[in-house]
Amino acid sequence: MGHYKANVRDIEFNLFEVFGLDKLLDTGAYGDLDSDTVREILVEVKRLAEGPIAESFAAADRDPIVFDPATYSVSVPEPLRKTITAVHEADWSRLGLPEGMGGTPAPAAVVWAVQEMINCANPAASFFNMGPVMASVLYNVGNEQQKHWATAGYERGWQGTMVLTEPDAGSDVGAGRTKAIEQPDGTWHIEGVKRFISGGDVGDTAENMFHLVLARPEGAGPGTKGLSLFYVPKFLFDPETLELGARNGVYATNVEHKMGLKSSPTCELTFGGDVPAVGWLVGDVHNGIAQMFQVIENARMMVGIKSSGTLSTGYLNALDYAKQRVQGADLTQMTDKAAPRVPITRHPDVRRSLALQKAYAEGLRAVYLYTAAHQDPDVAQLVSGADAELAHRVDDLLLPIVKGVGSERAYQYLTESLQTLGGSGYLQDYPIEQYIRDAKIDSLYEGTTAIQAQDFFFRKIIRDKGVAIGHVTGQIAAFLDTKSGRFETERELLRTALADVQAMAATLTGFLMAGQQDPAELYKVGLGSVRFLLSVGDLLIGWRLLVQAEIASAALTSGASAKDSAFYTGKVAAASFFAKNVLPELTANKTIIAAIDNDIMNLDEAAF
Ligand code: ST9
Ligand code: FAD
Repeated sequence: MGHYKANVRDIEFNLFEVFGLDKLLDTGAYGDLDSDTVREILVEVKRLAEGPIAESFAAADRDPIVFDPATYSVSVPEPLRKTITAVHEADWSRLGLPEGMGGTPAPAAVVWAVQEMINCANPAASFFNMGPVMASVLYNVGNEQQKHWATAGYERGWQGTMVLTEPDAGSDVGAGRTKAIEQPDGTWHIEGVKRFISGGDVGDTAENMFHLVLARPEGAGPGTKGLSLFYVPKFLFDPETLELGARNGVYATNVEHKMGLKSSPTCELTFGGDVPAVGWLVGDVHNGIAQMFQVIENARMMVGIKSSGTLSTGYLNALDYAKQRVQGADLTQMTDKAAPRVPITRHPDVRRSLALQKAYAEGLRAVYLYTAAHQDPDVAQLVSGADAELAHRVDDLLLPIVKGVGSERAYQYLTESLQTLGGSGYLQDYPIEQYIRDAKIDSLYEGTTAIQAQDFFFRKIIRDKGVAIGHVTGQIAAFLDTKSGRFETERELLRTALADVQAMAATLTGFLMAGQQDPAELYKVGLGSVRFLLSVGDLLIGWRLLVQAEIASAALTSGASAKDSAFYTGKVAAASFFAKNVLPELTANKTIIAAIDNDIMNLDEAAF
């Protein structure tokens, strides 16, 4: 048995028992993809993820890819190569890809659930399979010729990257200096150095790759709005047949040595020099940042899911260990030195920790799947009654939660998973130390948590005029208004948490308004925004867990098999524990945000 533990039962519960997705699938809304087929897919992907994909997880960490500066290329050790081949051959990237590219229509919730298993079983290997997502965006925003390149390149297994970051342009993408110079034949020459590019070279695991690059055409304005998006292949090719031609002038000039994800080729890419880096303007329009955000939205979702799914396997590994590890006596017999030794699952603090790990792992999954449900109008209608336009806004709203909260909470609670194993957790004999190292990056790339928090407040709430957040909080209020006769205490805690979050939003909006008179008031939004983001995350987790608990409780009442009975009982317990142990913290957060002052902003740097 490998390190990775998928949780197909929980995924199925979300898709079918919570969302009722079978109602759509079994009426042919997604062609041949009915609910039985989805169940079979989930089982098959679990087998693939826990087997061939997971197999090289540790090897890829201990014996990672090697960069050869003489040839500007990466070589991939055999165990990882096998995994990469298994992922490519299994071809699950076709699920959810545009039909015009040969994709299979599928609800986004199914697609992301499949991606959770594939990516969390071996995250480093995933960076050798970014081509399909990049190609699908190129297909959506490219001109006719570029659509052909996207489709035909995908069939040939071409990989892809997203290229924004430069040494002086990280969070501030608009500071990018990479230039684009138009050529008489309509192509462009790209010149500059980009940094930290995931999958920047995939060695010989693909015959070709293309970079989607943000660069500034000569004479274009400053900031992100002056950037355009270019398609820059590693090898030039025949535009019709895609037969490979000469090497293009884009080279991996370094590969970073990282804390985790050691086999993910994070490259410095140099464009231009002796050989020009020829690029094509994507979609024949200068609209780079908006086009790139189509990639970014996919990537932020993927990163949040990667974190959440890693916490899930971390928790399941910790649970397995805890059931077997015998240590100490039951607390009620602590003075009896001859008392029988018990599995550590008997110790209250281990139970506290496991309950929190379970609640966050399953809660984060519930939130990402709820978000994914709003990526298809028909599913959104089914799940929350949102029409297509509102569904899109809800998806936008929740993305920084999936990414920002997912990455922060997963990292936080993976340390609890490690703690459950005691000293053994610190060893490389178990996967959790690597989970932690591989997961830390999730709060950094694709926009740090600070960036997610600002995006959430300024763009997704204020600029949206509160429409999407109003819909979601309306759904929570509607849930609280239904009388079930169960979970009265937990419902009251959720009601208070909702009011707390609404109060926090009002306070931050007050600071924003006051900023019109005194700009320094705006600092208070920045001081409170991450706390606010995490609080909304907790509210959403608490809500979705309680929705699940209602369904589980009803299933228990109507009689469930022994196996299902344990699952449903666990659902009820996790929701209740989360409501009682986490939601009350939001009242403290409300108080803290209400009392924010600018003292720390006025502090002289020397005093830090
Ligand atoms: C990176 C990659 O870090 C890491 C690896 C990713 C893995 C790839 C996964 C792909 C899937 C593949 C699957 C297999 C692999 C799986 C691996 C497992 C993970 N929404 O506010 P303004 C647009 S890449 C939509 O003025 P500033 C919009 O067009 C590097 N659009 O911004 C807007 O115009 P308008 C990632 C948005 O002050 C325009 O931008 N780097 C949004 O100019 C200007 O907006 C980052 O993420 C949005 N939320 O610039 C950078 N926001 O307003 C982080 C903006 O007219 N920094 N637009 O609509 C930021 O995001 C900054 O806030 C900024 C600020 C750059 C946007
Ligand atoms: P900085 O922007 O310098 O941030 C430093 C600190 O300051 C952070 O804590 C940040 O939150 C804070 N900060 C900065 N600005 C603000 C602000 N306005 N408000 C509040 N706080 C702020 N990039 C790509 O283009 N493509 C890739 O494929 C890619 N993959 C990556 C893979 C790895 C392993 C790594 C490490 C990075 C990758 N990146 C990639 C780059 C990544 O997106 C950036 O590292 C990230 O956006 C942060 O930029 P930075 O590192 O320059 O940090």
